[in-house]
Amino acid sequence: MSDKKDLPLAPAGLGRRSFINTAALVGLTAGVAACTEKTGSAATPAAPAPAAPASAHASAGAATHLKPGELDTYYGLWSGGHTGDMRVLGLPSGREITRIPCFVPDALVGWGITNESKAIMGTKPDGSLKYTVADTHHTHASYKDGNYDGRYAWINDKINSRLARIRLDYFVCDKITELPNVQGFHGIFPDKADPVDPAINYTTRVFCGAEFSIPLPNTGTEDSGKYRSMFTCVDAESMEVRWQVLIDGNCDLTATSYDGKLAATNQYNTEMGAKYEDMMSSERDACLFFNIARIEEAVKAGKFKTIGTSKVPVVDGTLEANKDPKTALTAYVSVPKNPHGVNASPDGKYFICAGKLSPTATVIELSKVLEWFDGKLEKIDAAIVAEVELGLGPLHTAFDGRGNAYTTLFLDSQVVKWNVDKAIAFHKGDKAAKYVVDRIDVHYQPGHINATQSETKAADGKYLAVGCKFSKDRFLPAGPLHPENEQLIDISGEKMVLMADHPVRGEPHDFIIFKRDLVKPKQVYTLDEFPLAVKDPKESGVFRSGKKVTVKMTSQAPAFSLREFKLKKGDEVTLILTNLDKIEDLTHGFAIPNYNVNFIVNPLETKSVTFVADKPGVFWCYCTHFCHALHLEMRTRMIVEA
Ligand code: K7E
Ligand code: CUA
Ligand code: CA
Repeated sequence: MSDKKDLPLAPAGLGRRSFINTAALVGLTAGVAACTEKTGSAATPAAPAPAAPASAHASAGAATHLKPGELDTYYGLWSGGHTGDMRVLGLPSGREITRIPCFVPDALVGWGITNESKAIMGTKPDGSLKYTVADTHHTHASYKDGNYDGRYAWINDKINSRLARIRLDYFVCDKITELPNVQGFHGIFPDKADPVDPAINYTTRVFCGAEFSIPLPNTGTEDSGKYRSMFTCVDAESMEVRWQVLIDGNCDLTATSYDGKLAATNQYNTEMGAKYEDMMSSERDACLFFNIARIEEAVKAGKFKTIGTSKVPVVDGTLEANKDPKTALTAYVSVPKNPHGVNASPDGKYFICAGKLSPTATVIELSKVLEWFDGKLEKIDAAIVAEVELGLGPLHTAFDGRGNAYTTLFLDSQVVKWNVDKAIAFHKGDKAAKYVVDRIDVHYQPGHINATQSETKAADGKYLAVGCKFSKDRFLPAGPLHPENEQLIDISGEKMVLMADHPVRGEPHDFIIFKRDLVKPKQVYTLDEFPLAVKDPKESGVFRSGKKVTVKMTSQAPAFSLREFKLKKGDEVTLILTNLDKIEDLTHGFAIPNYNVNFIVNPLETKSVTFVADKPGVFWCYCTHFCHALHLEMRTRMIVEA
């Protein structure tokens, strides 16, 4: 404990740690790849926390282990990274329960194979998928009264600027929207209330930040001085793009206030540079605030333009156009060098920007930002109530609902627990305020972090999950690709206790963890959900209209309603399959050899596929999902006559 007595060091005393220049960053990156050695030497403001007693580890570790048949107490919704899906975990066990395909085809459920999923994913005129790659980063769920309401979750695709919505009744993706006029769509956050109507205390919008600047319209000009970035609002129900804000600099992560009045994005490229040296040439960048009510008024009043072929209203949020606080739509709060995450504290008072290339976190008081918009605060930067040292490479912050924040230190491979009120007191001049409460080593180079219920008013400070980007020596080696390491930490006490390591396939970024009773998942569909449902086996058959053929079929273990069905070579076939089994967990599959068809139908679910019967022959269509003692016998013949 005594090694923490001198904490925190004044910024001036930090030497190399207070400022990361290009050379130092390149050196540190090489260090990440080359060795497993962690920082925490004499140069570190606080040495790593002494190891917790072995007994504490043992008991905490035991708490993650559920006995056979026991259920987890929390759900985790994890972004899947390159796999383009959302992963559902149970916590504290860390067991992966399912993956919800969104942006990328999935061979288990037939995502990207069935007509219904293709309609959601988007197709080219020839009917093939518009995109088959994605890069998901951020996942958040809809709110009511400051807590998750179990309606929806959203996830972004950074590569193709898409936002997907997941219905949390069936845990399926039901809509995908491609944002116009942007590239590098990164941060998302749903709003938590309406800025003008107090009766609307739930999510109606999703805010999306675009990280890369592009020419608008995108003419392909090389002159990066003309590139601009956008902040986008998507309607939570219709999933249509409501409006966009043209900004200076760029967007990165996104946060929203509990009163619905403000949204914000951290900006690391206020320089609007096209090369990384240029992007880190200024000592300070910004946290950019959006006045939601004013933006919506401006859109209503027609004070917008449109860009290129997009019809989305674009309002002007640039610095030059927003100097007068009384009319400003945006406010640029200065924060140190290339900040990363911005996170909203569960008491609703603060947004916290992590420094990334600065070893600091910046605490911004929201009531002061609102005062500035009212013309009552002279300088917007006066909304900063703390800017305190945490360690090297601060990225993301979580909360325990007891006034503490937990920030990942990417370069230090640590999580630092710090007290927000004490940080504010320290910043005000009380140099005796010991705001750093604890530090713990994580393995290794952590990115996102989240605590149970963290970004809700019901933050309960039980567990903390940390997404470590490198796992190095933590798992059995299995070829050159290492998994990421999701670590679970017990934060119920004063000191953090490491509970478990979990390998995850590359690579999740953000995730949320919430109490299991906040969602009410359904396990059996109703036939009425599906316009094409074949409600009775008697409706089965082959229905021909020239070359267009519809095959209607049902499944009931262990048989499909048609024993065989005949087609002619060249037929354009739409096959509709309804699973009439209504018992929970009774899922069937349907595969057609050599036709690239496989999908599943859950209880009372209907799916369809369309293909050209271009190969004559007999094809045994069989059930691919184990359903019955006669599962292997569950087949039907597709006979394509030459
Ligand atoms: Cu920090 Cu894309 Cu949220 Cu990754 S971003 S870690
Ligand atoms: Cu039906 Cu296996
Ligand atoms: Ca910068």
